[in-house]
Amino acid sequence: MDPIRAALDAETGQVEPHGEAITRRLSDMKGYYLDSAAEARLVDEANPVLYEVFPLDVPEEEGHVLCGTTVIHPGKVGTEYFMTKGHFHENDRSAEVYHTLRGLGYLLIETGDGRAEHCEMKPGSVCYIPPGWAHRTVNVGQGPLVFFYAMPGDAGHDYGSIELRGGFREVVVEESGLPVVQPSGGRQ
Ligand code: PAN
Ligand code: ZN
Repeated sequence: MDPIRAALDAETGQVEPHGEAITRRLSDMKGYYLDSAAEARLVDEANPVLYEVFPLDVPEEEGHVLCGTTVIHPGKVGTEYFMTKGHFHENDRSAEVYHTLRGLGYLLIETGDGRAEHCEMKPGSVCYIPPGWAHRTVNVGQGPLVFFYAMPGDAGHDYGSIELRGGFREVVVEESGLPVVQPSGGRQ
């Protein structure tokens, strides 16, 4: 293949040119939020776009580096902030790097055997997600949360393990106007 030259707009998260973009609406995440009544109401009212992913057009093969941007829009479902589905990499030898370009958020990471940690995301933050750690991103700011990601071409995405476990061990909710990271309690 030929080299790729692309432009990344750190304000909007747009990457041009890009490969097939992903757009996830609330209806694509049924059962992911704590407050299922608030979730159902919001799906009926507006079914908002929660986040978009703009990847460079790179083959999903060993030896390549998959990279691009994710843009998470601001908002909440009940008291819980808009977030990504979250996943393990199918290939559990695959790490990933996130570099935050705009906004405020948290990266929740956890292992299959019970370790849970989180990283603050703000412009300039870099978090290295080691192999074997599931990851989910949460936007706690007023504007979009934009970050650049890079991972091995053959990483793959496993969403099923997170769904089976009933979500992540930590959730991020608003309390008295401020974001709080707390144990999800009883969801595992
Ligand atoms: C990111 C995520 C992106 C969307 O590019 O894919 O933030 O999150 P979900 O894939 O969990 O919906 C990444 O971690 N890729 O591996
Ligand atoms: Zn990933």
